[in-house]
Amino acid sequence: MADHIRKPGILITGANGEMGHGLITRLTAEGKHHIIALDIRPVDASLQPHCDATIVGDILDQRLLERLQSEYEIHCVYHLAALLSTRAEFTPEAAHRVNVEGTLNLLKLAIEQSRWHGQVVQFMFPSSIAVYGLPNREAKQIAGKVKETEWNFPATMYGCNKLYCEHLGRYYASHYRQLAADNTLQGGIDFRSIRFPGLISATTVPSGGTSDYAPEMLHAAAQNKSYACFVREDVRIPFMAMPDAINALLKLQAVSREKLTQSVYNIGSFNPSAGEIRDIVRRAFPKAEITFRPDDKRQAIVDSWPADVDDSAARRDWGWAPEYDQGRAFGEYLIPGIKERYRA
Ligand code: AKB
Repeated sequence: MADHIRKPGILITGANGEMGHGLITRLTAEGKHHIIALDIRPVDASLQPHCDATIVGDILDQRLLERLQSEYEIHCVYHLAALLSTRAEFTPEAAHRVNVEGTLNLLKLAIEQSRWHGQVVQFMFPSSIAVYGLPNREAKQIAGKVKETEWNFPATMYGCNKLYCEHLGRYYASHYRQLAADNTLQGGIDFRSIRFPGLISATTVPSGGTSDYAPEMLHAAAQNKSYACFVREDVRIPFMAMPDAINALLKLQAVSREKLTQSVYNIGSFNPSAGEIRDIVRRAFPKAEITFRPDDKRQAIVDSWPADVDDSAARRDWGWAPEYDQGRAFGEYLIPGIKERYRA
């Protein structure tokens, strides 16, 4: 099929998720169009006007992938669809299918696309701090800011899936079919990944993650609902405001390949303890009822994640620097945004 009859576009999987919302809104604001939004659920009405196509479907459905192949000329994939860490523990094999087989399907789609249109397809993959697995609280305390190559022993199915998919992406970008006589498929994709911390958005509420206690606390307080936090007060992991997460994805996407010395990068911003988040929320919503009722099992997952990450490679290679430190994130983005969202 000649390429001129296929519609050019940017494919976003998991478009309906928190990051999908932020990314689609931002791409549109920057005048980047031709968005093909794919999600297992109908894409939100608020996002539809920004998309050239909205497709309801499963990344495990081969017919759907064939349809994408035949109808679109894809130059960039943001593969955001995933089952997050808590949800994945309830159905580990289903999580493996979605998180690993789904990613494999998208990598194959991207390689095929590059073969058809003859250009490199960029593949942007959000990974996670869940790829790290510290064995206990003492080790977590001693580890401090972990580097990308350290403590890669995830304790969750989601973390295992993300870590393996980082390797798959690197393999598809650099070694795919390395023994074939015709090695034109090599170099067809340009795989770039960020290990995101827990993300907090003012406009959407996460579901199925283990870092969800921070956004849940805030959104509950804004709605005058009491909240029992499922981790200990002293637990500490890295967090980031959603606009910075989107900034990071777009910044990494835009940098020229020669600048990149690795395919997977940590990024950091701020890392409050759960108790510190409670204090900030209470200052903004003095009537907030927040208690701590740790769930030992979810707590153990958070204990296995680092208290902080070393993001020096991202800072050096592509100029990563968060715009929202803790004060700005809560003071200028989260608290005002959430108050506005729930204003009666
Ligand atoms: C989760 O909690 O599963 C995610 C993550 C840290 O990747 N928010």
